[in-house]
Amino acid sequence: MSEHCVWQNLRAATLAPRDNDAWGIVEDAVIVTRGDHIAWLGERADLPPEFAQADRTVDLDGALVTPPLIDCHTHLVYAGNRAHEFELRLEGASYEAISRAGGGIRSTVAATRSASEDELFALACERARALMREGVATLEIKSGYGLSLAHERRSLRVARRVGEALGIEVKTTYLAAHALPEEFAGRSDEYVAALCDWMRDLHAENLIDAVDVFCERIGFSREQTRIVFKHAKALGLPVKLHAEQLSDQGGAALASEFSALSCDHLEYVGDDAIAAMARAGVVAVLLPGAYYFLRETKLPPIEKLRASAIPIALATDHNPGSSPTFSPLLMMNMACTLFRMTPIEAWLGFTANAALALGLPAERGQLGAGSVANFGVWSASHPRDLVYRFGHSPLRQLVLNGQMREAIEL
Ligand code: DI6
Ligand code: FE
Repeated sequence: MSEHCVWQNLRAATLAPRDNDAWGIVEDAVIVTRGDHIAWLGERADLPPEFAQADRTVDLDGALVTPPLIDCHTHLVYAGNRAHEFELRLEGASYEAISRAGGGIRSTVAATRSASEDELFALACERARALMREGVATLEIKSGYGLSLAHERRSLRVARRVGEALGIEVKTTYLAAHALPEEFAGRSDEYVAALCDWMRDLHAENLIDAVDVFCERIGFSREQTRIVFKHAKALGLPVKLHAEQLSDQGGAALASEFSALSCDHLEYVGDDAIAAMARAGVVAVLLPGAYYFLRETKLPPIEKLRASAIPIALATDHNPGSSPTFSPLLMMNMACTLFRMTPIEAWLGFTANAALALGLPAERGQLGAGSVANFGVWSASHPRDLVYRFGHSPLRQLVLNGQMREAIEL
């Protein structure tokens, strides 16, 4: 019989709109969990008698309780670091110039190929735990630093192992189309054909949940992206795209043709592509960490995305080159401070809309009866406090599948 637990002395922000309150605040709330699901959530005064008898009662001492965060865009599996490139860029080198000179992604590919699978697993777990210490319970992990069948397989296997080891939900994304490996220098079309073959093999091993491409001058062309997407769709795999990050390559419009789950970055997306995204139900994933760290100056078109009713998600885009951050809370603050999003938009960006970007139901970003018993327990009085402050995580505990884990022990 699964354990019946009553969680009390808390304020709940369910993010399920309630009485015109988009935050879904429930004062003096009680959450009743049965095993790994929420059986009841509401005001203490309304607690039905049949739920009052508990195997265990937990007093949360006036904490704020929210849905867990969903980080829908990360590149957690890699070795090495790129701090020296940070210095080069501060001395005036551009991200693109470093990449064209053979640095950038390729330098991380070399370090990743040299590491063992267990070293990659240990590094990725450490990074995932850092995200969990800010309330993340679901995350997407891309491949993309292996760029060969064997090394892409290792990266995707490590991503699966991270979810199993840490008890969190991991969605994997195949991003072999991240950069051209040395061994295919000057032969990008042949590399695209090869990675499409590998996609079939890795999908047969149940390692891929979605397929992504870096569609950019220093990545892959619109037509190469189309080839990769056609192979993905033939295998029944959903697609998503690094689109219009540094220039407009027509990627978002193409991704909309394939009903992509999301287009990510979007600083340079044009009006026609926004209309195409809206028609196709594509989620816009904005990545303020990369915008900030690369000192980009072109803002993503927030107002036009809002006007088109396109769901806006946010993510850390954790990677060693353009966004070496483990802080979803800082990303929420940057989304407001740099992109002029609102705090509720920022929270929806890391919950319901991030779920949509992973092909999950929006309800995964809300708390209520029937939800999985995952929630963040914070020393704060309102979710907007967590967006307002930056550089600090007031997470006390993360409850996963009904089991409480102290933030400092994650
Ligand atoms: N866009 C990015 O910002 C990252 N990947 C991508 O396609 C950068 C990855 C790296 O520099 O290692
Ligand atoms: Fe990325």
